[in-house]
Amino acid sequence: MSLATRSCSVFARQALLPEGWRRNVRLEMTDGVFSQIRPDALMQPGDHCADITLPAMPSLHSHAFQRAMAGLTETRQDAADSFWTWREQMYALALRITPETMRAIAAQLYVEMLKAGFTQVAEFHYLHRAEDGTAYHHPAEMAQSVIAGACDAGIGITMLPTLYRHAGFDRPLAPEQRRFESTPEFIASIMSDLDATYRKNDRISVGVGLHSLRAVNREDMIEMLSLAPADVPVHIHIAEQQREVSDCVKALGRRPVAWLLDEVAVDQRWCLVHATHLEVREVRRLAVSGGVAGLCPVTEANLGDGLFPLQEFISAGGSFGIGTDSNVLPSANEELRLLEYGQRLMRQKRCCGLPDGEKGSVGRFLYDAALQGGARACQQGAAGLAVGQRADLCTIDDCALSLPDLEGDAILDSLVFARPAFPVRDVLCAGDWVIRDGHHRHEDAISAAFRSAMRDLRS
Ligand code: NGQ
Ligand code: ZN
Repeated sequence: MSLATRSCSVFARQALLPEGWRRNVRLEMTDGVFSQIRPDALMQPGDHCADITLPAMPSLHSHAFQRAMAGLTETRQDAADSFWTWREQMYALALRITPETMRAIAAQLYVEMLKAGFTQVAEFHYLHRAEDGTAYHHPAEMAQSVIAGACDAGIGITMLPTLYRHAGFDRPLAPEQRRFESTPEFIASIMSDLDATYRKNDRISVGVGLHSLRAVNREDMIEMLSLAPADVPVHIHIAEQQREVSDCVKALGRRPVAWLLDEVAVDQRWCLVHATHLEVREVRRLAVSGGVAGLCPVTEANLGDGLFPLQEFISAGGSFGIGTDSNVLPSANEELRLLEYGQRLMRQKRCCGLPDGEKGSVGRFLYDAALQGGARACQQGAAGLAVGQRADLCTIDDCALSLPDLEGDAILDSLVFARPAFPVRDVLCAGDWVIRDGHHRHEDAISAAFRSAMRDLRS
């Protein structure tokens, strides 16, 4: 018995291909990958027609469960409210998530992400254990719940089971962190379990997370890296808060990024999430290492982290991608806009998001760069609309832009700077239309399950 091939085709008046904007582009998809892409083509019967077609963005950093506290941590409880007090609220939430609520929250978030222009998410997952801190019968239970939510929505996921062992530079875990407790062997067993289950699924891949230099010491890091397959992505939170930097200098004698670059071979597999607080030398060293800076401007603003030295980093050839992190507001254009506006406010200049000496569209540079860096961090190979790549894209109507008849890079500038949200009409992920006319076919059921899970959680 032969399996039927799945195929579809899109005809776009304008499409952003790896070589640049092209007109009248016909894209054919077979079994979830692009099989043919032709500019200056004729429309054919059965083509799905679009004014504008863009490659979809990856979110290279997400904690799905934190979607369940979006908007709930904006009340001042103490004059000294900070990242560290927010974290206590996050721990309280983490203690209440069950495998069932995890799936419902993840599915809701991922539908929202698809509508916001993302088709791939890297989940930095460390909620491994049951509420009382004991291991689940299947250690991958919670990771499987997140993946089940991704399957409900139809988004691609890079699952990163994350090693978390200390409360801070060799201090033992606090009771409220008991669900995160893990050893390198424990994480490796989750990874191999997931790999065996999902190896053939083109939307699911597995990498590894190291929570932070606070939560993972050198010895455990080296052991984790030796147990993980040699080619998988490695993500780590780093240098997000000033206090983390000073604690690191006290404990390890060096700043976090400098320490990491000295102690392990950071290369293209690595994603350094946040990397907010860098000295000039760390900026240059990280840029040439090939590691991706995982920038999460919305969450970094929400948590009061600081501003990443974007212009210095991209001028030194550094790669970056964007992550929705705490998922307080999952939005591809909001992340890029805030990234750029943070730089403008800091420097009191305009059009900062381009390497020194270059001219051109900021929207285009940021979109392209985040696409490349995100694809690398999620191990998706080359980014963009190209033959052989997984068939992911989003379509946008001309009338959804801020002005009529925009062409080329002006489209991206309109999307990034002049639209409140990413106005996607249809989204294709691995050859399936997951969003059509702005809707997901299961959105009502997914939203009802989410609302009921949230009521359970808060009762
Ligand atoms: C997290 N989130 O693991 O969810 C962290 C907070 C920590 C961000 N850093 C916890 N944005 O870093 O210790
Ligand atoms: Zn994070």
